[in-house]
Amino acid sequence: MSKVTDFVERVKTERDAQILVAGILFFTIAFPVAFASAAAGVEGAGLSAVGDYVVNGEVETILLEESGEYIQDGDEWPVSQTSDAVRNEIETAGGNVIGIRITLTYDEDETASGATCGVAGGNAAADTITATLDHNEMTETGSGENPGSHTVDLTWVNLSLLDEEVISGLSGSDITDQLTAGEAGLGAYDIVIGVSAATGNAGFGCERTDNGEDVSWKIELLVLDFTVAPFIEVDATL
Ligand SMILES: [Ca+2]
Ligand SMILES: [Ca+2]
Repeated sequence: MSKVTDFVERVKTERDAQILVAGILFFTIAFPVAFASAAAGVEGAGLSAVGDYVVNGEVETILLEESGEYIQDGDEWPVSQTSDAVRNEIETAGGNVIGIRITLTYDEDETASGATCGVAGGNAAADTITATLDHNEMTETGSGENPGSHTVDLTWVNLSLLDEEVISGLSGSDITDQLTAGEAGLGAYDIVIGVSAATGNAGFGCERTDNGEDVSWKIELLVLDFTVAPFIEVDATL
C-alpha cells in the first residue's frame, strides 16, 4: 500500500487522522479569508478615517544659488529665484516644495590703523548679518553676528507632524493635506541679505574701520517626500 492510500485509509477509520485533515482544511481556508478581510478593512477605511497614523518623511534640498558679496554697512543685497530654474530637480525629488533655506557664513574684516595699534588695537565689534526670505506673502527673517554663520528657513506646511511618533485625532487625508504644498510651493522666492556693521574701540593713536562685511550664502529649496500609513499596534506578547 502506498503512503497516500495508507493515509486515506487512516482518515476513513482513525479519529486523529480525521482531526488532522479537518485542521489542515480549516487553516488553508480560514487564513486567506481572515487576511483578506483584515486587508479589506484597512483598504476600505483608507486614509479618510480619523484615527492613529504614522508619517515617514524626508526633506531633500535643491541648490538654487551659491554665491557671495561684499555688502556695505546699511546696504541690502536682493536675490530673486524661481522654481522654474530647477523644475527638473523638483520633479525628480517628488514635486512637493515645502520651503526655502538660506545658509550664510561671514567673517570679520575690521581693520586697525595707526602707530599705536600694536598695543592699543582694541577689539572688533560684531556686525549683524540679516537674511529675509519671502514667498507668496509669507516671510521669515533671521540674523547672526560675525564671525560665524546662521540659517533661515521659511516653510509653509505643518512640519511638526514629522516630529510625532503617532498622530492621533486626524484623518490620513488631513495629514496629507497639511504636508502637501502643491502649486503654492512653486513660483518666485525673494531673498534680501543685509549687513549692519559695527566698529570696535581702539586706544589713543589707533583707529578702527569697518565698512561692511563679506558674506557668503547658499540658497536651497526644501522638498518633502512622505508617506502616511495607519498605525497598527503590534502586541509584543503574542
Ligand atoms: Ca565689526
Ligand atoms: Ca565687518
